[in-house]
Amino acid sequence: MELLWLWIPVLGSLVLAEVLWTLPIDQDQWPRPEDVELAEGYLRRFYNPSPGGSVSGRRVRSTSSTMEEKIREMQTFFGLRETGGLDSTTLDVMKEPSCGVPDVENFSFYPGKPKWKNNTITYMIAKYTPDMKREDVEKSFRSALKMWIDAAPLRFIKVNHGKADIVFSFARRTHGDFFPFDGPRGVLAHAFQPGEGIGGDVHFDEDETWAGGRQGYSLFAVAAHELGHSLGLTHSKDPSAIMYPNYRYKSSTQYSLSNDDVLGIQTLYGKETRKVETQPAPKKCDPNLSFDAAVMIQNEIVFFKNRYMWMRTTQTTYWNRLRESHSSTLPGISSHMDAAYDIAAKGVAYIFTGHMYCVVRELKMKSHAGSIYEYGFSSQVRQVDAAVHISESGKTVFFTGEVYYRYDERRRRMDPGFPRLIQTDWPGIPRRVDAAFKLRRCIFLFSGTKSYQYDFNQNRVVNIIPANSWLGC
Ligand code: 2NI
Ligand code: ZN
Ligand code: CA
Ligand code: ZN
Repeated sequence: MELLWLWIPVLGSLVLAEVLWTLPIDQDQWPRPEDVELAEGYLRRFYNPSPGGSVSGRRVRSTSSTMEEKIREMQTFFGLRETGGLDSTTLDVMKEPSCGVPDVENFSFYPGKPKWKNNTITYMIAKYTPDMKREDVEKSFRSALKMWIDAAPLRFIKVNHGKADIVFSFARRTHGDFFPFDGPRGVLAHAFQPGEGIGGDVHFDEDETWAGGRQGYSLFAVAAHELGHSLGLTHSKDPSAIMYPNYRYKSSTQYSLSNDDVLGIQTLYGKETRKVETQPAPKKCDPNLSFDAAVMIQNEIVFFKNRYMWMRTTQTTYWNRLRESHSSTLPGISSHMDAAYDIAAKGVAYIFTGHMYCVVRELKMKSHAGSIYEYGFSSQVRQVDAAVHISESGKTVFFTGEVYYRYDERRRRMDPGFPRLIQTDWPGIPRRVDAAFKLRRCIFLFSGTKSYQYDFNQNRVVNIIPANSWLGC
């Protein structure tokens, strides 16, 4: 049995050697058996049809493509003379990353340059590997994601439902796509270009030994490489790039994106811009004033604009008493608010900024924070514009862009049939809403500089006033 196993690779190289000897080869560069073996491994690894393995940015069309075609493809990719044979320059490239590669664009994209439309990308881990602790798998993926986050304005959100953009899983051999894995070594993983369904998904070969450290393949490094594919990059010619097609062992702190990887990802998604908010304090009686969000907290209506807020009591005796404050008095909130709603019966308010929300009690305590996707928003939704809770029905209405969603607080899920167009169901209200709150039997909706009093029993607007008349202007 053991002897037989020893013979298989030898037989394999003999067969391959025969194929190669029939190819046009420089007379003085007769390949040595060890070179043939190297070429065999190299071509099998990088020029077999696989989702992430299209070195030239084109898919290899069929398994029957000959060795010569594979060598030609490899030569085209590396800008070598296209001989289809194993000449010494070709062999040099197949050996280790050679130096002296000029600092030019070496990255490449898939045909048609597919990319994610939204810079907030969701991911989930559908299947773990038994090789590592779950938390170490998660840590490896987080570190791999961070490399790309640091280079371009991308955000990743981990979700636990099946609608994630990028689904990570481990599988062996045939696993439901047209690219079965090949057992230990060779293909370590593959990933699909950005797109619907399987697009963006990353599969790791469970027949490899995965590791956080030295013993096996570094899950972090392979995930970083595969994520490059998931984001729209194909292989790079730059040997220092994460997107170079060869795996090299390094300690995890030594892996980093090369300039080439950074240039590639920024060509797709733009440069990282960490903007510092330096907006001046808004003037409450400015006729152009609009609000970002509005909410009732206990007996006060709170209006948010940039990083500021005004609080107005609903008790008629103190109606004209207006408090002005910096919203950073709310713990954990350092930017502007997009939306907010309160559930008076629970004594809590929910405040939304970007894809995050947090729970506030009595304008003080932040008890919980989470992602808006927990509510069941489509991953296309980047932020919520306005939110209002209707205590009579136990539903919360979220406005985002030109649509609205209705959330059932008791069942903790979005009502079916949503999102729907604001224009269809809210007669008299502009296409977009900035802020909303409910006072007694009316909903006040803000759009631009106007405040619309909407009677939800009659389903109509009953009054329109300037937004800042709420601030006594
Ligand atoms: C190599 C081979 C592989 C998957 C990933 C790598 C790789 C390359 C460079 C680094 C880390 C991992 C770094 N730094 O699988 C075989 C070839 N295929 C199918 C792919 O290219 N998949 O992405
Ligand atoms: Zn790859
Ligand atoms: Ca493998
Ligand atoms: Zn697969």
